[in-house]
Amino acid sequence: PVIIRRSDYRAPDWLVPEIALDFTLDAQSSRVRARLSVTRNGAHDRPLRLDGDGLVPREVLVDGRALNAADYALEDGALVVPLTGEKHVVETLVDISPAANTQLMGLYASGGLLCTQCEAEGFRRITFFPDRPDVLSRYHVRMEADRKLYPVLLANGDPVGAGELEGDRHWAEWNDPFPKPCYLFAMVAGDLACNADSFTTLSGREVKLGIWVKENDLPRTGHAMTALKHSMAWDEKVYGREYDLDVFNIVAVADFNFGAMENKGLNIFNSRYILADPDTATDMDFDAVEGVVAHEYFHNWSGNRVTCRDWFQLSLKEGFTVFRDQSFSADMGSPPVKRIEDVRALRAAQFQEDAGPLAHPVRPESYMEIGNFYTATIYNKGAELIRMMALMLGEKRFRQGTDLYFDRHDGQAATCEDFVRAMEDGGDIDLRQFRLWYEQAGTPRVKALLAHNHASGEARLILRQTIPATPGQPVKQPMAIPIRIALFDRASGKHGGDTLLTLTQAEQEFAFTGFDTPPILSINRGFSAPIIVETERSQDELAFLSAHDDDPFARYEAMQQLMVNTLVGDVAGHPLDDAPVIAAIRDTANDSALDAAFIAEAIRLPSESYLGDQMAIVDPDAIHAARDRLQAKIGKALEPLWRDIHARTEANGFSLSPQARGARKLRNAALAYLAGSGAADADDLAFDQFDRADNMTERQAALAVLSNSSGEKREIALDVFYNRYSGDALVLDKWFQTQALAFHPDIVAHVKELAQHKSFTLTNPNRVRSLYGAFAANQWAFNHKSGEGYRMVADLIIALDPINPQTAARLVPPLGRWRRFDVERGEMMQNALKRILAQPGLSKDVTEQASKSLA
Ligand code: BAL
Ligand code: ZN
Repeated sequence: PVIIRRSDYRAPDWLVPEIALDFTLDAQSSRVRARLSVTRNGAHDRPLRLDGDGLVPREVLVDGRALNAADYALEDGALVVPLTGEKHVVETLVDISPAANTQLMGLYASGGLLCTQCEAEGFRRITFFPDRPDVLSRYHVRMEADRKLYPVLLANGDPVGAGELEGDRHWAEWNDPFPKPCYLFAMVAGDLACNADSFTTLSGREVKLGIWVKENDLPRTGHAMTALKHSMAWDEKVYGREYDLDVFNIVAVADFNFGAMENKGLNIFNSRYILADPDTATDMDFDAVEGVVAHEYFHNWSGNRVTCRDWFQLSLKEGFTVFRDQSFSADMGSPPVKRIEDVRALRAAQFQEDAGPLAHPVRPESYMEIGNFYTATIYNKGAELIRMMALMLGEKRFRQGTDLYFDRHDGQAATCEDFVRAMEDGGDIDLRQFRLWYEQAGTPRVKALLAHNHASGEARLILRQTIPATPGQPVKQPMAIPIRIALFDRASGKHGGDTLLTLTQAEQEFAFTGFDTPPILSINRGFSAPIIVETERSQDELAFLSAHDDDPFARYEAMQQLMVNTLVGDVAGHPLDDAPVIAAIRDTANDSALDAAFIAEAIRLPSESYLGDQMAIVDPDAIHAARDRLQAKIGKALEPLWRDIHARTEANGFSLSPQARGARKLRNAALAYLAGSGAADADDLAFDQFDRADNMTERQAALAVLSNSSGEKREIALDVFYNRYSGDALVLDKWFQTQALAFHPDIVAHVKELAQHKSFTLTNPNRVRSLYGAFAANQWAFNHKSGEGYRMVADLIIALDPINPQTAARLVPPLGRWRRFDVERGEMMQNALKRILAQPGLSKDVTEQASKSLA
């Protein structure tokens, strides 16, 4: 496959200021007529090249004159038309089949709907067009379809006309006044019901809001609508950004590769990020709906009004928009808990990516298939880069920077460099060294050593940074790393102030005075930089911070580090005393000044995969056993506390208030410790919670506990759950996912059986992810020493690739972690990758991921 390089960027040869699209829609065969006004960009004699993927031109016209096949060429699917003048009108006609489109890119059929997904390169599967984000056009769209099958016809922008036609057909026209790249094009036709509402913008304009779903799903759209209105108000208040069209529509579809898509004025969502009610969605699902609705809405400015020049700049819109949605969700709920959740997700996905063969910079240098670059690095590490700039600038200057960015680049296709320059110019800061964060892959490690001089009362903090080698980047330069610290006095439990240090050199020393006794270091408070910090803090010092740190993230982190040290010690065969961990958990759980959601986070054991990340070679069985042992000890030692928490957090009626949600989170944590303790009645308690719960948060957590059990209640609960929700795809996903994430001795056999289950299908990405994505994330199960886990995932990738290569490619990275495991496992993983690569006709998506994973 061809490698695309950032350094090869060249401005487009031809621009397309206007496009008129005319669709005659039908699931089996839809006709697409496109009329492009094209203008030559600069002095050159190159032909017009319109990208196409799987398209056959039925007609090609230039300025109204039909061309013969000899007058144009087809090269790699693209239509190449020689043109003589500076401006022309080029028309093409193609037929495409939405029903046959299992890739879910372009125009496809999903559950009776016809819908589109164009980012990154799906538009070329609909019509011939320069499919690159720096070609911005005004779109006029006409749709014609059967009135009964497709009574609702939606596209970007504002509706400008509709009418009836003979033969029970109808039409609608939409016009989008804002020039946009074709990846933001969208169109939906179907039998949909609407949750209609409105929002009045800051300047007093009324915007009609619509969330379109299948009629039955309408009662589950309220939370998404509330989230949308909150997002619109928040973006006005925090960033001064107002919505710009008269309508804003969202459509939920069941089959979707992404979580959602920010098409201008017509967001299309994976239904899992729209539909929520207490019976079918967990509190985490409610949060995810709120966060994704906000994310897609915020793209209207960070992505649509200012878009990307090329796909190497993807983080320009994604990193910034993730930062914006994270900040919004923090403001809507608990900032500390949100930060803990975001960091946990970053470490689980991005740190692993950064440490493996698929590591790439936030602004990559090359790719084969851009679909493989919608990664945790582009999104989550990208968001951390924006967060660091916001921290260094402070609220006011950061806002000056973003104001300048939006003003300067409105209507343009911009670069990451443009964003950084706007921060410098608007916020008055020098970010020359900071730019390395965009260029260098790999998670920086910072070693912190604190020395104290009794005589002078001076504390000296020595920070040393190293950035590991990553593919194509053997040597790194020191970065500018903003690190928030505080030095605690042991006697008073207080510190003299939070300090922001900026580490700019490989090694740097910072001096602090006024300490009669050695202070205790609280570092990377709030997770101020996306780095791995290595300290030499004792278990006693970590226990002190677990009790006293006033930065909630640092307090959580101290608890986690206490547990990590204990667990890693156990795996390595030199166990530490468990007592400090048990005491810290007890004291935290009993601390009435803390809210329940924070307690639930703080007392949670680190995941097996996070523990694996702390080791040179991952031993999944030893990690699993050590974690089980510690969970059992904590469970037993504090059994009365868990029983008490579990009993007192039972709610009298459902509420989505922060208190009620916190109580559910803590209740589920208590149940998990009780189950871990081996208490004789643990399964009964779990089954009782499962049976009586009036919400999915408690029901699914109880099902998860029972899924780990070998008792008779396991099968009963799984059957009850399946039968109750067999008609609800999103809840059935949970049924598959819960079993795939379980810690059951027969887990591998269970997953194998589930793959043959009548409700399992390869054509729905959510279902594939719920079984195989979850299984591959279950470190202990996936890395079973038989190699069965690797074989199963490789078989799945091979079977899925011809159907949906994008979703198949997303399952490759777990196999690429072979260097992190013992030789036997490593060989089996490499063999699985080689077997995938040996498949004839393998997609570019999977080829790129598998070949890079083996390198
Ligand atoms: N742009 C693809 C989906 C999202 O990040 O919003
Ligand atoms: Zn996004």
